[in-house]
Amino acid sequence: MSAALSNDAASQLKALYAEMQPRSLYPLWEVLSALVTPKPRSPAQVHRWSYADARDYLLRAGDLISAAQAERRVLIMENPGLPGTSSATSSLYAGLQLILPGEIAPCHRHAQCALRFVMEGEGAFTAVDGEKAVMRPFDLVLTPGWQWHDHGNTSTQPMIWLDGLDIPTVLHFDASFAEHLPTAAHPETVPPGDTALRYGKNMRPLRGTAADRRQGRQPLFHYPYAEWRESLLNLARTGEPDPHFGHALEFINPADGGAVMPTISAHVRLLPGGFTSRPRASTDGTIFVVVEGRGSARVEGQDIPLEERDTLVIPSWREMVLQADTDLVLFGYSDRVAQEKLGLFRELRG
Ligand code: GTQ
Repeated sequence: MSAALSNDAASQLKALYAEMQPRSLYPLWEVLSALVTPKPRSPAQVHRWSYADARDYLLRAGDLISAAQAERRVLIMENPGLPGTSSATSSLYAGLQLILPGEIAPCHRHAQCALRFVMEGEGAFTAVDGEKAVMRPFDLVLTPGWQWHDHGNTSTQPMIWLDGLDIPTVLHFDASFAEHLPTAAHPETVPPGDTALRYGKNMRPLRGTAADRRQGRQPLFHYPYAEWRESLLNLARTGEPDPHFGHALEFINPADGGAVMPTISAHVRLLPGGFTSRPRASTDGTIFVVVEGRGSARVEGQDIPLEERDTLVIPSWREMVLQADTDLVLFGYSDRVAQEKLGLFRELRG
């Protein structure tokens, strides 16, 4: 509300509000400027989680509760600006999951889309609809919405990965469904590596049913570090880094060339040692994991040091400058693909 009201009108309006309230009616003019803001005003905060600290708490939880008891033994990385929401950004969730040797996280499926980004350990698997992928550090593994998935650790070391899910988005739409399989592990349907053989080289089989080619179906679910790292290094050989991103590659769904899942986009970037990015802000709040190297992120006048395996969240529309002390490799995920579909995505390049 901008123009001033007479005292009389103001007090009569107050009385009117009090009368309307029991009928669930409210005056827009009191709240309009907070609802339709000239630019995003995310309550989420810039925040970094140190891997060493979180790992310690997670291993302590591992002594107290099994993966089977917990269903998923995960520490939620909740944004301090979004208390009580289990959200890292307004639309996305981040957590750190631990599976100890011999454990199985039982098979379930849900409407939520998930990605796993391996932090530590080697040899545990995620099975998606009965196909196992053996996970190594910094592999990206997807469990797209409504696909059965279970995790198991047949190795001799603890295995920890970051879970990235669209939990807040699905809650926002009141569209959550979930089911459990009666058995802990899904029966093996195809040998490990089957979809990589069919889809893993940036091509898609010509043979296939209409269901195989349905828009949005995601057949590939394992993007090994060894492969994406090579692609990133190859890109870096081709020329100068982009001034805002550095050398950056998005993970794609080989069936349609789009983002990996309908609600989550994922990418990796390499900033050469000594590189400082130009400032950039975008509407897709992003969760980053530091894969290799050291550097810092300058946001809102704050310099946030970046070390290997740290997780950093940058909310919507916060201008960020990245600086690489050594070659710095980052993984990031956001809701960019969802915002693009809704016509909401914007960025500002300084
Ligand atoms: O592995 O399915 O961190 O359903 C949160 C919810 C992981 C999972 C999480 C989940 C999962």
